Amino acid sequence: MLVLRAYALASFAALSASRAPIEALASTQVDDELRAHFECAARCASMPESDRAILENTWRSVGCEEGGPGAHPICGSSMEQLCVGACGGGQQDMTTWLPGAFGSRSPGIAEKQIGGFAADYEAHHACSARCAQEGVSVDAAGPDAAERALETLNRCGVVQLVGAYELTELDRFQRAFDALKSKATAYKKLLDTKQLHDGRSQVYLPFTTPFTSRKALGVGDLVHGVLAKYFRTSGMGFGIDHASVLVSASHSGNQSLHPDVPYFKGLTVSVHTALRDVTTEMGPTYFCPCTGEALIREDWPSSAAIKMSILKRQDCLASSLAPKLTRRGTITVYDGAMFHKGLENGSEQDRPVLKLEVGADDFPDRRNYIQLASASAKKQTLKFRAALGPPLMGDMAPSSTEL
Ligand SMILES: O=C(O)CCC(=O)C(=O)O
Repeated sequence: MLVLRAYALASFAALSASRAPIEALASTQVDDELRAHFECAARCASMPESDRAILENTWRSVGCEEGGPGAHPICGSSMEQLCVGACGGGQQDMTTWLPGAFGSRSPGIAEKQIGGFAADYEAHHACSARCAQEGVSVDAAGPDAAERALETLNRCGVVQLVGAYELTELDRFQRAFDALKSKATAYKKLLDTKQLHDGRSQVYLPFTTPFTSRKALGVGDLVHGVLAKYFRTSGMGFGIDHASVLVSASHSGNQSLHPDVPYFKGLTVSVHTALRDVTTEMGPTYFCPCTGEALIREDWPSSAAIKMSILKRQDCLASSLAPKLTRRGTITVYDGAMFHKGLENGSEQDRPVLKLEVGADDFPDRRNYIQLASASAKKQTLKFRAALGPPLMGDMAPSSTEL
């Protein structure tokens, strides 16, 4: 079986197909820690059924079968991810727990596999260096904007569509949001100060006009076409997960580096519209381009090893990207599996962003991001999901998504 068993997803081959040519790269050493992480992942990727059964028992014992991904932190994980988390954590004696993959009679890993990882690691450096140096902006009004945006999103994991949200439309959104803010009771019911960290808060949008159209949420035809193609690569439709306005308050701190979903690439995508110009001082979002776990079995051990080392070091392993100026109306689209963080907002101004998250097929329900939200926020979000669900975020006609 080629694909890691998680959510019975289709092949992600095209998502990870765009690799920079290895020969053009500067040499990048695989250190002992990375090598150990790769060894964990490579062993986990080829574990026998007997080990898988042990992991599945653990997974069931915490209520994942009945409760879905929200029931326990391990419930959204594939067995390979559980295995690699335990192995990388170093607290479990893997040789006795999963003897098939780690015991004295296990096949182990070959030098050839380490060589393959070294090449993948170099490719990761080259990929992120290109994204950081060339940037990830695409002029929404420029020629071939949709193709360029999709190519950048696939290659870097993030793209910024400059001018994608028409400014007079954004004024209308802002007026409606200000009106919501003035209704103190309703606003408070939709406010979430718990789920986001380090001085960020969000207000879930109510399912009322003008917020009910996908365009008002940042998904005009250009973004819609890009998202449709991005999810279609893996054979999936997409729909809304939740919509809110996120505020990084003036003087809020540096976030820790995180992915929004601790799973694979291609399951959730964030669509952030800048509601005002974002300067370096206001702490833009900082990305580790080309990160996130690949779903196809051949690519997964390398991407998982890189992810584990990023988590441990709390920094990108290769080049990072933090746009110096993001103009109001720019829409930043990024895969939720990619590592990122909001930087410290050292300015005197809040940094508000219209934050839409979309997910593959039934993934938003399975992920259950809103489980900690207020009753009002849940109710409104479920209305959005019913109206703007898969296969094409409320649209039924595939022709409307052609690029
Ligand atoms: O503040 C940002 O730019 C990113 C926010 C974010 O990623 C989060 O709160 O999860």
